[in-house]
Amino acid sequence: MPTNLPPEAVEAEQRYRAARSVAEKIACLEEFISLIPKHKGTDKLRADLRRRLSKLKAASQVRKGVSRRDSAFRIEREGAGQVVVVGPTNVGKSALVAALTNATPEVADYPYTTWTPTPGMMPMENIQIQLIDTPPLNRDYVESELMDLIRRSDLILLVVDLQTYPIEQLEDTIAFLQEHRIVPRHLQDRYTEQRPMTFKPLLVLVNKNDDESSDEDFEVLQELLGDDWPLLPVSATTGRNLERLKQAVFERLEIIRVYSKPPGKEPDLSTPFVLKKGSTVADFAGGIHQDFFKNLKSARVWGSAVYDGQMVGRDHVLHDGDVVELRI
Ligand SMILES: Nc1nc2c(ncn2[C@@H]2O[C@H](COP(=O)(O)OP(=O)(O)OP(=O)(O)O)[C@@H](O)[C@H]2O)c(=O)[nH]1
Ligand SMILES: [Mg+2]
Repeated sequence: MPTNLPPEAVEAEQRYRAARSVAEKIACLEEFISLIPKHKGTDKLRADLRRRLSKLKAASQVRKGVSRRDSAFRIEREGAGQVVVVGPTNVGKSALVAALTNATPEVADYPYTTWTPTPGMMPMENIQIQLIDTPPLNRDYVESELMDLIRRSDLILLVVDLQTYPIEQLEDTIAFLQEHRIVPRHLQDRYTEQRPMTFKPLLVLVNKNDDESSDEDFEVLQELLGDDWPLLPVSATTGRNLERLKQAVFERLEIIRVYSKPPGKEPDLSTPFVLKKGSTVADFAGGIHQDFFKNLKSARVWGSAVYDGQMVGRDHVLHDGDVVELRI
């Protein structure tokens, strides 16, 4: 913010920041813009604020015409898991979703670019995982539907910016999520609050680790944070570690891929069935058809069985990559 704004404008800005509803924000922002003196030194500020105003207006129209059920925040699940990409503004959430999926959310160097969530599909070997780019988490304007979207997801990717106070960003975001009853699952044991909480698997992506020159910064960060956080250094810009990121997402979703083999034929290894880790032969059969579940007598399994094609019972626990022939 330039320091040479007249006091009326400063006050209007404070009112804008304190405003709670979108309508109030729009009114206060319009007033604030009208009180900024027009000269070269304020060109960028006025342009930024006008952009923010038009986004607020667009968001308010979207909200008016659309019922809660059809809201942009209700995103149908697709693929093997629903993963939300969350964090403070400008850390590169949209850039990561653009780099990893078929979606093309807007990426820009000014804050508060993203206003609505955008889903995209991320290919991981032979499956697709849904990633959702989200608006920044912001105490000035808490979007309750965004918090619901995070609660419904299977995994949270919390993005911080290695080049801009990553520790504060991480701690603030975790505190913010906790205020909204969302807690990283690996810290579940430490929470003694009485309120019901939602525990979610969470991975921290330390973005903008573009090349070796920033590795030392990442190592320092890792040392300062200790073992409390699963951290993965990545770069949306140079693509660094994006393959590791896909693997890490797959592992944290706790899913397995199982292939069906019709008797006497080869299995189709390009189209796996996706199941939760710990699923049994009976779960697999039920996923194909209810009748299979009821009538299943035994199965032959290649992979996790002691030997290839071993006959197993309904309760045999399957593993990632198993091939199963159901016997009915
Ligand atoms: N050097 C570098 N810059 C990046 C990287 N990822 C994103 N950026 C830049 O960071 C800025 C913000 O990127 P966005 O993807 O729009 O950030 P965001 O988190 O979606 O921001 P909001 O939508 O405002 O919450 C842009 O200028 C990007 O080009 C990265 O890996 N390395
Ligand atoms: Mg964005």
